[in-house]
Amino acid sequence: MNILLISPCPPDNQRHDSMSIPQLTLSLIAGMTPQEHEVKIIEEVFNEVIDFDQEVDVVGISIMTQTAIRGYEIANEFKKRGKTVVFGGIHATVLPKEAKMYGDAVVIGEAENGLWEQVLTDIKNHSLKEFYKLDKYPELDHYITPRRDLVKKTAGKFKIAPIETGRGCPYNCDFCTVPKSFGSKQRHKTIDCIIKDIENIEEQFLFFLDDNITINKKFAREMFERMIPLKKGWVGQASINIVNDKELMKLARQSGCKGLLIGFESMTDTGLNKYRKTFASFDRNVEAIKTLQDNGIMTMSSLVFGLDDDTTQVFDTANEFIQKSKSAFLQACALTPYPGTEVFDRMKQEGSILTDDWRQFDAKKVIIEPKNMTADELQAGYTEIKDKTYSFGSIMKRSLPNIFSGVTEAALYFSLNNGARKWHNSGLTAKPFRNNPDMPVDFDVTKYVQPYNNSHAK
Ligand code: B12
Repeated sequence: MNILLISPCPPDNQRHDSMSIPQLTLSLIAGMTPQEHEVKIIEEVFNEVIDFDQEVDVVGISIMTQTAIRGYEIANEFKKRGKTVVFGGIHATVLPKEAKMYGDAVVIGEAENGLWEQVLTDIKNHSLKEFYKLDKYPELDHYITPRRDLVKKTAGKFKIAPIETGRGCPYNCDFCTVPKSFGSKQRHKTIDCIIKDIENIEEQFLFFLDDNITINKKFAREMFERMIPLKKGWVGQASINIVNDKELMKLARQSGCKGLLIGFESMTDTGLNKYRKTFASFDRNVEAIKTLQDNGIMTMSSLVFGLDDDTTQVFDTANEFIQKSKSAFLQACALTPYPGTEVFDRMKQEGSILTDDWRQFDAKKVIIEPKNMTADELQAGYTEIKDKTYSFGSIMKRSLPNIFSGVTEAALYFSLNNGARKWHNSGLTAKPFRNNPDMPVDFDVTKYVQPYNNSHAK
């Protein structure tokens, strides 16, 4: 069969700057596909255009919340042409019945352990079921080599290859979908296979997709040691307590670590107490970022704004944190209630979610009425913290401790900061997004895009 795998992207989010990284998801699904089938991959984020009239038997669409409506539009086009459409991905996993309205089948959760192959066999035998789900989280020791040959490498300067070593996260942040969809126990791929995969990757840089690459310290230590001779550069996500393990931090650096995204989530006293992922005090976290800098590792601090206890004071606290620590980058997220999370269930019940238009769930736009400030105040404060972080002066001031570790690091620092500045400035008009008064927030997605079957039947 001819199989087309698509990662949709709303048109206004398509980009071609140096920050785009190909996804692993589709190349992994392609890697699981038996060789008798022909596979093609399209990632719309790279402005790749879909030819709806191409020869294809099966269309697999991977959706996250923000891209779901675009995914449904694409599905409609293929359904009109009589093609079989299968959905997967985090949004389809948490709202499978919604995705099913637009497709023939939905894969809930992970596709390993033969689940995707089963879908294809059932399609061939005309016995496709509506939903597919494994009984338990798959062990990942059977390594699937991604079909990296099928993906566009990058649209920008840095060529970065995505790779993952495991899944699952033991933290239970109430705004995050990961513990519920991938479980709270970490499952690992085998180091031998990861290393073999890396040896065959032509890109000089790797992006580890793991939610936390250092949770299992023994595993991380061995993997970093074995990566040293491969001489790749890499970035990934970790928790800040890596600084407590000097040996691990050094090994990370020797193995090519240039930067870590660290989920600090909140730097207010209540926030620090709630998530318990970081050190308990503001100052200790600032110190920790400096320790990473001293060891040649840059930090992307990830902060969430609009949590229940946040007042407008949160923006000053965050700004002080970024400036004092000279954090290399900031990932600022406006609290977004993603379906499948505790925050979603609670806010839905309280009626404090302002829209059910999934396209707006990008964590940059305010789509909630927070508890201790107004939606406008949240949006204004969010815009201001990014203005401040990515002002020319701030980029220069924060640069010094970050760029001394090498030319590559300096290039990465300026390229990402300038990219973030440009990207931010282009979205400066963002206002809180709320449905028009005549549009109920009832989480019925069909008012944005009619499923093909229904509209056809009418
Ligand atoms: C890496 C990552 C990123 C990277 C992506 C880089 C890249 N090009 O890959 C970056 C940093 C850019 C990023 C950005 C964002 N991210 Co992100 N990200 C992740 C992360 C950590 C890993 C994703 C991943 O690749 N996993 C590995 C792959 C193999 O897993 P997978 O995609 O789930 O695929 C498996 C199954 O789902 C299934 N499957 C998936 N698709 C399909 C399709 C078919 C047909 C089939 C059969 C099966 C199938 O099979 C696969 C194998 O089992 C996840 C958290 C997580 N652990 O999943 C968050 C996550 C996906 N991100 C999230 C969010 C919110 C964002 C942002 C909005 C955040 C922000 N403030 O900027 C942006 C949006 C970007 C965008 N519009 O695309 C949320 C999504 C929630 C939701 N409901 O949509 C997640 C789940 C994290 C969370 N805290 O909840 N992210």
